[in-house]
Amino acid sequence: MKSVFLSMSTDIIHNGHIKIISQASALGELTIGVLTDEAVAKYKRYPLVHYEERVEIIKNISGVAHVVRQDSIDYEAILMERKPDIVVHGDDWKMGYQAPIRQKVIEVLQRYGGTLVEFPYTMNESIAALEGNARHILAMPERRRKSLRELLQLKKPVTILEAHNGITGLIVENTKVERGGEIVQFDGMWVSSLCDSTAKGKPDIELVDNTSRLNTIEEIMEVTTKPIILDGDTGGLVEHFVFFVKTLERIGVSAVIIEDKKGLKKNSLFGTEAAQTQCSIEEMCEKISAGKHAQTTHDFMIIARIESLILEKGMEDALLRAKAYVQAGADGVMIHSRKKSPDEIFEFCKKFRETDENTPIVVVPTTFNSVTENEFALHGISIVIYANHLIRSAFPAMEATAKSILQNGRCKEADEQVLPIKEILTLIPEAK
Ligand code: SPV
Ligand code: MG
Repeated sequence: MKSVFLSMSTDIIHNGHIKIISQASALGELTIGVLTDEAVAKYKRYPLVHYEERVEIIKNISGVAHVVRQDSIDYEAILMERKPDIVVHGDDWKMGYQAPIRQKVIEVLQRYGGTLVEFPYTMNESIAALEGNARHILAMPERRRKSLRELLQLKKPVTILEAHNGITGLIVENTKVERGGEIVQFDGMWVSSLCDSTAKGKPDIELVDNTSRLNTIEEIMEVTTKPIILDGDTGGLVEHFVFFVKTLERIGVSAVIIEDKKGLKKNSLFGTEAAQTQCSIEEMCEKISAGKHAQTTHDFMIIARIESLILEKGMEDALLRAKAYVQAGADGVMIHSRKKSPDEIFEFCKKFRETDENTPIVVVPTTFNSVTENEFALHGISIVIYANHLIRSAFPAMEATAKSILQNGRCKEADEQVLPIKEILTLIPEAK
């Protein structure tokens, strides 16, 4: 009897799965590798049914002889351990983001003489609708709001990219690449004050009001499912902040980050070049505590952003504030720096972790950009926010196109650097 291996990540069992299980079990003794929640969230989307339940369901499907835990979409480890004679998969992975994973499986099988058997992938309207429904559920405020806390339990670091409208939201939602044998994607969106303001042609000085910020969030929410972290600037007056927290919580935002500044806020990356005032510890604690009391659920997070290093107030001040903010109820701290070297960030993390093992630390590595996500995780950092990269990449591309049209007195040359008409027409499908 041959040994057969089939990996499954699904949280919605449909006739296509039953069919491939029966086809696979006809080839020999079938073992199903059930991907963990972390692995599924990493390469696909947050699973609606958790690992233990998925194992129970799959165990009880006829034709399944064994169920084993699979920790990664990279099959190498599990295949080298089990060396099944046959690996079965649907033929959908020949194309698209799973193609490199398939290639690696073929290579690993060649190493020990295993075979890959691919069956035609079952896709029809009702199956597509099931996945559509799952995404719809993830986009509901109740579900989306808590997804940041859930991700924090599953993976380190959680990676977040800036989005400032529907199209950038879609890029954060859908972009996937293969990296080191795994499929990686961003975990959520940062609605940056800098980028939301810049997209509207306004400076980053809390000029774009909350109603407008909410419109941006709504636009992103309409077309995505991933958690949203809002850059809440200073949070404004305590009396206003409590109302804003309730609104954000109700619409399904997962977290707001507020910074310990007062008066006219300028972007942190100006550092001490711009006149900026840090508020007192007491003022910030009062705001955090009022915000925490205002929220109704446990899901929503208020993260306190410490500007001491930006404003050159020193490490001791940063640490003192971090502790005070956590005591006041902050669900996380963001430590910001505009140094090229990550040393002061790492020093902060080390000292903060000496007395606080759990509170999530957030960083925005715009300047200390050589540090990898794995290194951040090793320093106890839970969330990495790439805060401005989509708008910074769009601006030079758009300006170059505008210049090309002007320089040539026609748009033929610009065509080489823009999306073909056929692709822009079908970029956003009509039906979901
Ligand atoms: C933003 O993205 O607006 C931020 C991060 O607040 S930073 O620009 O680095 O201050
Ligand atoms: Mg900002």
